[in-house]
Amino acid sequence: MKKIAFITAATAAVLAIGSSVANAGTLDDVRKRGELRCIVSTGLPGFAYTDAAGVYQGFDADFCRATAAAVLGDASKVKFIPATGKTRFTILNSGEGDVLWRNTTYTFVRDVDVKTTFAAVNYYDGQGFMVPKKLGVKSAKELGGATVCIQTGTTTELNLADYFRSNKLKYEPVPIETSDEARTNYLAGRCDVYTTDASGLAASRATFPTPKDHIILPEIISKEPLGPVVRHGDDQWGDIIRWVFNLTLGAEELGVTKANVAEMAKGTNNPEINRMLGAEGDLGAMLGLEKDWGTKVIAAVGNYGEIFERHIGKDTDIGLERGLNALWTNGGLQYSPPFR
Ligand SMILES: N[C@@H](CCC(=O)N[C@@H](CS)C(=O)NCC(=O)O)C(=O)O
Repeated sequence: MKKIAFITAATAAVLAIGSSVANAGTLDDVRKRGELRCIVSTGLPGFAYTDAAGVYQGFDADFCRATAAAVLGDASKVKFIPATGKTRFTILNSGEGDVLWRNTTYTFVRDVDVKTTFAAVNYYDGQGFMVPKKLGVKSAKELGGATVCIQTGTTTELNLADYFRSNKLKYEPVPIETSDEARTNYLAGRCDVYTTDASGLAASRATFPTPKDHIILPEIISKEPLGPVVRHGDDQWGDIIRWVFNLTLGAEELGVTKANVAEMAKGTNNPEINRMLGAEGDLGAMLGLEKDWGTKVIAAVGNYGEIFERHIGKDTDIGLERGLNALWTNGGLQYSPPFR
């Protein structure tokens, strides 16, 4: 009996050591491998989807490239690992991916119980509903009895249940795994309603044969702060992800762009820009990165505003306004702490 207890304790100790090793040193692992592994969507236009050549593109895909530029000095050294709503945290926590950049909502349970760290919020969103115009529905309150396409393993699923229960409405869920499946089912009329993050609705609608035949209802029923996620237990890695993101915000605020970063990196009369781009101080070394990590990030993908406008902004098919994602200086929530 004693022996069994001893073996169990020893095994637990080995497992504990094993898991702390697996959780620490992500930066070294990525460097040794020469490749950053980003967990992304299976396919969401504008955010992370494969183009005609099979290459991942989009807002989240570019934040992954920005991270590779900072860490490896080369934005192309990335491997994209597609994940559904259900599989993403297992892939992250098992160590198959280094960071999750995938329309993932920061919640209490995911932070505390799933044991992950949300390093930033790269898109402030909320859940909405889309219906075919021909149904004549004007408000979510009229959706009693509807069939609803819903992605499993998401906050969407939980919010939907809460919303219908509080409004004393019944619905029939049509559970699905991927956005692609959701679009197919919704367009085939197998559900009356598609509900997900409002950005995801806009992205999906842009791919429809006739987008104007579908309307997004006025109700936004939740807060969906979406952002990059890392495993618990590796603060250095969490810091890198957080400050790569902050750098894209700081660059936008201070007017550093893809086009002018090489010039600005030589030195400017703004000390904060100089610290961000490595012309002054040693912020890079504090993160375990090269001096010019910030220059590499902006040279590869541009600042936050440039990334936003290129993939999902008002001049794209997806056509999202900055809204809550405007910089704080323009009335939005995007705000980087100081680079000092
Ligand atoms: N933000 C929600 C929903 C995330 C989600 O899975 N959204 C869908 C629709 S916007 C998506 O990203 N799908 C991509 C895919 O299926 O791979 C969450 O974190 O649970």
